[in-house]
Amino acid sequence: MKFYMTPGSCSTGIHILLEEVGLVFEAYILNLPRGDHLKPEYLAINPHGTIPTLVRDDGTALCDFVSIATWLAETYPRRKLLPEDPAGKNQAMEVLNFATRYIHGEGFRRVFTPERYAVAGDIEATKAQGREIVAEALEKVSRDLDGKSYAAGAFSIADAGLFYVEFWADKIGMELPVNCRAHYELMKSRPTVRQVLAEEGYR
Ligand SMILES: N[C@@H](CCC(=O)N[C@@H](CS)C(=O)NCC(=O)O)C(=O)O
Repeated sequence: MKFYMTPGSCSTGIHILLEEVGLVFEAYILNLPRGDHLKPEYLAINPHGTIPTLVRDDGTALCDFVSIATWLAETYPRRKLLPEDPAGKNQAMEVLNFATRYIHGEGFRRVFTPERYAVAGDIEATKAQGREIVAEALEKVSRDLDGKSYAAGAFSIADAGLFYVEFWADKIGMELPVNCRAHYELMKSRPTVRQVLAEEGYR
């Protein structure tokens, strides 16, 4: 399989899941500031021009965090990346979607690429709005994590999604709410997470 990624980006969550499953893959690193993701050869693989992308052994590509994570969980069920009971599975999918689509898609995209959203060119106000969305959303996640170690009981694909938004919040100096901080530290104690962070250049 071919895995298209950028160190320290949302693809880090998929990188963790690939290691959790123990898959052998070729990693292709894209430099986003240089615009590698917008080059015709990459757009031919992923027309959205985003990472992560996973090209499977049959040559077909999955071009979205949630679809890659769900495919991994369903294709390698023995790794138990999703709870088997319907209620647990729903809970995991809810957290995963909230982290990727809302905290990342609505919050961090405003922080990292405010020019895409800024009304009347007000970049700083857009960034501040993004931070506010992230902060409020993480407060909600923290409340939902109360009494739990992982988002849906045992480790699941939801935790990989939650991890990368916690990682970003930490990197931009936001204080993580108490249960998110505990979840973040727990994730960092997993051997796969330590390995991935080291491989991606983080200590
Ligand atoms: N819907 C996509 C979005 C992923 C995404 O926004 N990735 C960022 C990096 S963390 C990206 O590729 N940004 C480049 C761009 O949007 O131009 C997914 O969930 O995989």
